[in-house]
This record gives sequence, structure tokens and C-alpha cells, in this order.
Amino acid sequence: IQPNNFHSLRTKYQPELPQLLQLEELDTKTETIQVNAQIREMFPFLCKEEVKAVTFQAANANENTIRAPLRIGCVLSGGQAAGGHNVIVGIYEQIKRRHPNSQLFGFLKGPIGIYSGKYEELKDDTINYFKNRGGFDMIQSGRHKIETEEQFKKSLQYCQSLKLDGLVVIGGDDSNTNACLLAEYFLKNNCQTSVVGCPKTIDGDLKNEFVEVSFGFDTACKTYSELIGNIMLDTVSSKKYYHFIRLMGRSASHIALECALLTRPTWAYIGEEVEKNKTSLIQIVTQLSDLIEKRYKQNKNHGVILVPEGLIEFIDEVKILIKEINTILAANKWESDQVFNNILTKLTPESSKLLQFLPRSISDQLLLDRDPHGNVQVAKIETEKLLIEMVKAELQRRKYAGKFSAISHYYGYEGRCAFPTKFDCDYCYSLGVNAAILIENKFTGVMSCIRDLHKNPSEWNAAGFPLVTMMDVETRKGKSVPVIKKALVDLDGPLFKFYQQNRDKWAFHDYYHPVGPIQFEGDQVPPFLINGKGFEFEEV
Ligand code: FBP
Repeated sequence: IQPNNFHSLRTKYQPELPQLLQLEELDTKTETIQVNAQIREMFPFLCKEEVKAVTFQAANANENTIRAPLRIGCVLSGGQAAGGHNVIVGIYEQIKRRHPNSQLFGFLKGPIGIYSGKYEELKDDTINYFKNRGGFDMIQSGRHKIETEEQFKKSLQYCQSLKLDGLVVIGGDDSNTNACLLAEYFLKNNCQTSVVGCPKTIDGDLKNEFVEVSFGFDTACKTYSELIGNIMLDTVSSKKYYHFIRLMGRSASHIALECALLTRPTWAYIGEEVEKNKTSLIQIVTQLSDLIEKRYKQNKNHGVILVPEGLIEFIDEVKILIKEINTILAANKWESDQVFNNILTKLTPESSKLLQFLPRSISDQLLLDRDPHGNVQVAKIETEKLLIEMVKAELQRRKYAGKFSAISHYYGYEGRCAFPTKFDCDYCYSLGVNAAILIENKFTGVMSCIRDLHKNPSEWNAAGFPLVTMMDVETRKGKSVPVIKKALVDLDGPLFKFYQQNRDKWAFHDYYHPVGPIQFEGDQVPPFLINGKGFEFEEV
């Protein structure tokens, strides 16, 4: 692909590094963290001694320090998220600064590249081309899991034959769970390769007391918000369409909430609230129809409704239906054209009724194969179309006097590979530099964490937090397994509260706020998801 002018401009940008990570010499400071007993048992090698978090502080420069070249492998795992390339660029530039003979190897097409030994050495030309660029095309990604003994063994063999000091796994909750299992396996087998994770996912659900936000979230939300704002301007100009916009984000509604705060739509559903209130599909349709009728009385036949992709799984009766489908599909194998009829005979009467009530296109989407981690592929379920159809039918039933003309949109993949925002460029570069420093200091089974992200990049802090401290135990396929828990929208947190306080006003008075395209220069607003820290909510 020939770089265009914008690309050339962006590649010239040197990401800002926190002052701390610019220092020649760093001392590490460790602090013991408690890990629950069940997790300690599952990771006996990582938890052999006290489990420690690491932070850094300035040390005196020592001219006599002799540094050896570092050899690091990296892998991009799971869905694309803007900024992934900069994590790799950060690792590369850091290890080259430490020693010019250091080497970086990219495992290709995700975790499968590790256990099948498919890799490429990354050099200046590749690194310079992909700097500050969206996509994962430098080494590609994949959703494979390292799960069988053979795959663990092969992963270890390839890391050993490459004499890797470290492996950086750039991924979401499932990929970092896998990284932790790999770190444990390497320790158990006396392999010297450290394993360090980096928090990636546009969904924003890899978030906890150690990780403030996952990278890619900021770019995705700002990309979608630009498009939502454009639609808002269009609809207040023509005043004739309701736009139902489904936003990506598999489970949690962080993206929908962030975009709602940025753009102030007519209405935004938040899946976690729907779950908490046990709102049924019919209730959602009734609420929307009431809203449309009320707006009609104000002479408004237009609007913008945000629908999180994960909404469908939060609706109580659909959640039960999906759970039943998952169990039945796990126990039976049918030809694809027989799945629908066969499954109806095995579902409970309520779920069977619901599956038949849903439009066939939607029920077929619910029956699709699960991804390798067992997730329903909500990206393929057209909830926005389902709502439009059901609202249309309800309004007809009510003999609605107004006009309901609705257009559906799905903003998903277009937000994952945009040119990363300045925030994601700097954040990812710092994550990569920090990962390399953690490896140089021989920490394993830790997540590279950059903190105080609401401040200017120069003031950010860096740390390594043990992955075992982020783990919970869940039952999957009848077995207790360790997993990094997904963070859902906090319904008591400042972001949701702000939306809740303002949404009725926004619903009837069109406070639309088109944000325009991502800006790379000037004042930057970090994602609100960082607990609204440093962000003053402005009453509107
Ligand atoms: P990750 O959690 O791996 O980052 O992926 C998130 C996501 O982008 C979801 O928002 C979306 O539902 C899903 O991936 C789509 O998956 P796929 O790329 O396999 O279609």
C-alpha cells in the first residue's frame, strides 16, 4: 500500500513518553499484593513466593553498566484496536536504545504464530512504516487460544529456540488470561522467557484497579462519535428520519455510554441498566414507541438512538435463551439447515416461544457458531433492525398518527483500525516501552500498566501488575477456570449518573453535539472512561 500524505505526516510524529520512562536508569520498587487462595493454587509457580507489583523510580546513571542485547517476541491477539502498532514500536525503540543489537520478533496471525513458530524479525523499515498507524496488519492478529498441552509445549520450544528474553502478549481479557497461563507454564518448565501482557480492546471492559483503560477504546469512541455527529446534523436538517445506530462492544456498554456523553443522542441504551432492571424486549419497544409518540406531539419525527451491540445479551429472556442454546449446541451436532427445528424441541417452552417470535434473520444469528472463547458473535446480530421492526409494529398497533421512517446503521469494524488518536498513540508507545523495561528487569506474568492517564503524558506513571491479581474463578464448560473479569458499566459511577441525570432533557430537546473528526494537535480530551477523572462535566 502506498502511504498517502496523511500517513506520511503521522509517521513523523514521535509519541510522547512519560518523563519517568525517559530516564536512563530506573530502580524498581516492589509491593506485595494479596491473591485469593483458589488462584494461588491454580498458579503455584507464579505464586510460589509473595506476589509483587512493581513501580519505578529514578536511579543514578552509571556509566559502567554493561548492557546485553535483548531479544523479545510480540503477538497481537484478538480483535483489532487502534494503537497496537505503537506498542510494538515502543518495544522496538526501547530495546534498540538499550542496545543496538537487540532484536524484536513478531509472531504472525495471533497466538497460533507462537505455537506454530511463524514469526518475522521486525526491523527499522517496518517499524517506521507502521508508526502511529491503525490496523494490526504489521503482523496480523487472530483469536486462537493456547490451550492444549501440545500448544503450550510448542510455544515454549519456539520461544526457547529464539532465545527470547520476553514475550509481549497484546490482547484483551481472554488473551491476558492466556498470557498468565503461559507465564506459569514457562516458569514450571524453567524457561527464561518472561511473559508480559498489554491491555488491548476497543470494548473498554479490560479495566480494573490496575488498568485504567484499554487501548483502542478512545479511537473507537471518537471515530463512532464523529459519524454519530454527522448523522445528527443530517437528521436535524431533514427532520424525517429516526436513526438506530448499533455500536460495537461485545458485552459491556462502555462504548455506547462514552459516545452518548460525547454526542448527546435522543436516547442510548445501556445494557447493564437493562439487565439490572430486568427490562424485557417488549418493555424496550414500549419505551421507544412512547418516546417517538411524545416527540411527535412536539412536531419531531426524527431522532438518533444508540444501541450497544451487547444489549441483546442483557435482555433477561434473551439471556436465558442464549444460555439454553449454548448448552444444547455444546451437546449436539446438527447439519446447519436442521439446527433451528431441532433446537426448538429441546428449549424450554418460554425460550422456544421467544425463538419463534423473533424474526428468522435474528434467530438464525443467535444460532451462529460461538467464537473460540465461547462468546456469542453479537457483532453479527442486527439488534438495531430488530428494534426498528418491533417499534414499527407497535406504532401500527397504536394507530400512530405520525410518520416513523427509520434507518439502521452499524458502527463496528470501522472504529477498530482508524488512525489512533494522540492519546492512543502516546499510551500504546508507553505501554510498549514499559513492557520492554519489565522484561529487561525479568518480571514475568505481569501486565504493563500506564497510569494517571487523565494527566499530561509527561506526568504518566508506569507499573507492572501481576496478572494473577486480576483473576477470578469462573465455571466454563463445567470446569473451574481462571479468567480476567470483564468490567461492566458501573451504574453507580459518575459517567452513568451524569447520563441518567441528563437523558430526559436530551430525549426531547435535541441537544445534539457533533464532535467532528479526531484532532491530532491541540487540546486533547482523554477518554471519560478513566473514571471521569480530570474531566469536568458541563451541565447542558
Ligand atoms: P477483543 O475483545 O478481542 O478486543 O474484540 C472485541 C470486538 O471488537 C468486539 O467489540 C466485537 O463484538 C468482536 O470483537 C468482533 O469480533 P470479530 O472481529 O471476530 O468479528
